Amino acid sequence: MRLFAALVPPGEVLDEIERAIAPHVGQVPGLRWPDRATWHITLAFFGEVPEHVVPELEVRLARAVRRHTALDLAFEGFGAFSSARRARVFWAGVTGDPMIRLSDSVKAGARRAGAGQTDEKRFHPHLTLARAKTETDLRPLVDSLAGFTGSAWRAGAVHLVRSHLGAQVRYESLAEWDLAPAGRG
Ligand code: 2AM
Repeated sequence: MRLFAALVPPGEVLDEIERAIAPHVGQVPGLRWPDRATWHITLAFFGEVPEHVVPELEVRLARAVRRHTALDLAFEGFGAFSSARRARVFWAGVTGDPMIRLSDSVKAGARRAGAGQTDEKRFHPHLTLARAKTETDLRPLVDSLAGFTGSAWRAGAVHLVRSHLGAQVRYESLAEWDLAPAGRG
């Protein structure tokens, strides 16, 4: 099954993003905007994982997540992969180096479980908001949203998510592990 690990931001900060992009949704030719219910921040993409590997993957991920404290994060800016000029994916950026360490740990745990194919591209924390089938010039969109900073929020848990491909991609949360409590302040 096709699996990935993700953070799910709280509704209030997603409201801020939704308000910021609202004037543009449906207005850019070629861009498809997935339903807000599917929004997430991927920590690690595992690809196809054989069913018999999943229990061990869950044990390793639980262990990796326990070793990290809750993360203080904020959305900041919008951008596109591979670039605003030649975009296939339009996203909101996420601040916070600690997320990179958590992502590395989760990927290492998955490798030990034998969940093989983790994404080796440099990790760039983001929340995908829209996709294009062909490279699209999104510079006007990205420029018009420049300067956006969302409220600070705390990510307290990591989800293991199954992706059901189809006409409409559907995500199913299979497990959720709490990060260790963060210190006060
Ligand atoms: P994206 O948001 O940039 O599209 C489920 O597909 C999640 O895993 C998405 O958030 C997707 O990132 C992420 N992902 C990372 N690498 C992927 C890959 N090689 N193929 C599909 N999804 C990938």
